[in-house]
Amino acid sequence: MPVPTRRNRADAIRFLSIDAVQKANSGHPGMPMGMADIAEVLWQDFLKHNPSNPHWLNRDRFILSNGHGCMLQYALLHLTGYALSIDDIKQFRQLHSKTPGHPELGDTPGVETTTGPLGQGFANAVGMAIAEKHLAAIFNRPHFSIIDHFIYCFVSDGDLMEGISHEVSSLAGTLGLGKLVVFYDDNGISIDGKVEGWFRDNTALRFESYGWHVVPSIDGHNSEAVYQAILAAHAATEQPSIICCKTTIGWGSPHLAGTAGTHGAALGDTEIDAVRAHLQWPQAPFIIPQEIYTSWDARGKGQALEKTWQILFIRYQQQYPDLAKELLRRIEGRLPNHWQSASALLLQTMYEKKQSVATRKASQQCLDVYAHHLPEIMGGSADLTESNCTNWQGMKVFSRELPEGRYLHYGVREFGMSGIMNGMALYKGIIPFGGTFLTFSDYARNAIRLASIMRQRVIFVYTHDSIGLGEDGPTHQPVEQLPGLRMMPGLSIWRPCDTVETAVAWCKAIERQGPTCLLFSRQNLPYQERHQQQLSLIQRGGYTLLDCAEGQPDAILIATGSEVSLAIEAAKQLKSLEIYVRVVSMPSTDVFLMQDRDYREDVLPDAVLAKIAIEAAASNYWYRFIGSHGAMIGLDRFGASAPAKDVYQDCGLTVTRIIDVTKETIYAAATMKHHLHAQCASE
Ligand SMILES: Cc1ncc(C[n+]2csc(CCOP(=O)(O)OP(=O)(O)O)c2C)c(N)n1
Repeated sequence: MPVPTRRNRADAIRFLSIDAVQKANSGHPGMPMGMADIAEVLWQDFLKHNPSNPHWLNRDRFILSNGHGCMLQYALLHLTGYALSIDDIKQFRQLHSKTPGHPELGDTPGVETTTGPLGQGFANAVGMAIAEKHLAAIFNRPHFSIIDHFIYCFVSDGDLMEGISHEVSSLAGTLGLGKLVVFYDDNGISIDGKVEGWFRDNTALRFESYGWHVVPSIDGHNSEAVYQAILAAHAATEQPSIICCKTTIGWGSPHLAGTAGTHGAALGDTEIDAVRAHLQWPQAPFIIPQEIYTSWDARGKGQALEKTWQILFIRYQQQYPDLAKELLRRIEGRLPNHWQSASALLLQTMYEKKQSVATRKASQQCLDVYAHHLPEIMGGSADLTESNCTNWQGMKVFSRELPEGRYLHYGVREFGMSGIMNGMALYKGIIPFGGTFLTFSDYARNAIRLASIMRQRVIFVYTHDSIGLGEDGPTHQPVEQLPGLRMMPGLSIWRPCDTVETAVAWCKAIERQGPTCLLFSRQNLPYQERHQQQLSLIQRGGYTLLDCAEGQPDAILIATGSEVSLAIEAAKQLKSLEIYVRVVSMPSTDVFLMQDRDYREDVLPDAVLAKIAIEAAASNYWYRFIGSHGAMIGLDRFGASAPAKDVYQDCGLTVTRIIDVTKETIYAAATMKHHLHAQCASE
């Protein structure tokens, strides 16, 4: 074979994709066939990466937001020399393979993020571009551009139809993220057919209005045009770039090219034979000529690129040893040595100050301390800074002029904010957080889900966590959000009852290798008295806060957040009636459930049948804790617009009701026990 051409290399992507999808009888061949020429130019001539070390710090990032076309990425990774063999390609979409149905972080070397839910890869790319700009501003020094690379992102019609693409590109334009280069696969086709029936945006004008550098309407099958467009994108250093590429979905397929038929189904043996003949590709399935492998192989070039960077980094380490150490600490996700003592001191301070403030205020006090000790903390709010209390003393706002700033005004973009946070966390070196009202977590839910799937350290700050927000009314009062979030695997949730529990919640979120939701109240919450020894139990998720009985209690009240103080008051009044109850504060049910059985049994003994859970949220979740003889005081309706105490009254979340329900539950449990004894005696 003569020296392989660009077409040959692109065809290698096409046939690996066609054949893998055919073998699996599942997948999306059309997009890889259509974007192969663009990918060939980018990966062959521009992408700075090292297949032998997918984690090289200064690599360019490549994000496939239209993740359904993942065979494109697997083919590129395989051909350029990542640890992804032809057998791995043959295992496309099979159980535990390295080539799952959509790109999954951790499954495949070289995959930077999990994509598939359209629009979110785009958001991740924006988050990575923010991270690159910020870390470069913090760590680079004259002649030492330690962090200096591009973030390339492929997007499809579907990505651009999704609302999140508007949220993040509007912000990216405002922030002037010049290292972000997006390729739009303008093939005019989505699953339902020709998009002109439902998507006629002028994408070039749209992105121009966001302040992007736009390369409009190039032929995505013309390598020279793609090449020139990338050069132009690189030259636009103050703006993100979008290159709009006209392509043909399923390019090369004589009968199906340009149709939705190639989008998400195997082409079938007959059509694949026709493609082979049409593109003059004589090789059998999964056979790539050695010359093509050789011309694709990026290992030598990649190692050389990394080596040049390593030499620079060694000199940087010599000249700026502290900075270099700090950069590595942050990239490796290690907290600084003084972290333990700083967080312990904050907890003790909260304990001694005994303040009765809203937990959102307590959260802000935590941020004042934690953001001071942890320069990797970077975050903000979706336009609710004063309400979410997400700003901290001395913070500076991140902007195009001040990229070293750590406060992010995400704007009213809850979903975009969350996808961006995922991108920042994936980049590493940053612990991102973002705030909004709990009820609007629904807007962001699928990004929270991806943070959970990818186990990223992302902190979602949700204030106004119940009907306790009062006057704003049912639209703003969350009901089902808290139990809904608890259903998500891998997500940790804290709803603290006072300043001390808030400090622990933040600390656990920062230390966790995974996402956490912190739920804070708008209204003031009374400080809860505790022994010093109880302090260390908070981190177990649930603990006995008040025990009125010497021995076994008559009942146990379990509460979270703002309802803990109601439970405490009820317990005190019940004691005066000689009814002895225990109050368990349960700020994190998921953390409590991870404790050993003995501890859980100690806090919630099986022998006590009368267990009553109290929480201003939909009630379903608690039945596993209270058992079939327990009772639930929850909220299975929407709230109301009124002062908080009136809404609580209206919804039946009152001390009087807790007392009544507790008495009834104790009585019913005792009657039940009595019947059981009588039954046993008669048998
Ligand atoms: C959020 C989300 N909604 C729906 C889908 C299902 N889906 C996968 S691809 C696609 C649209 C395909 O059109 P396009 O994005 O233009 O991709 P192409 O056909 O060019 O490959 C849809 C609706 C998804 N992956 N993510």
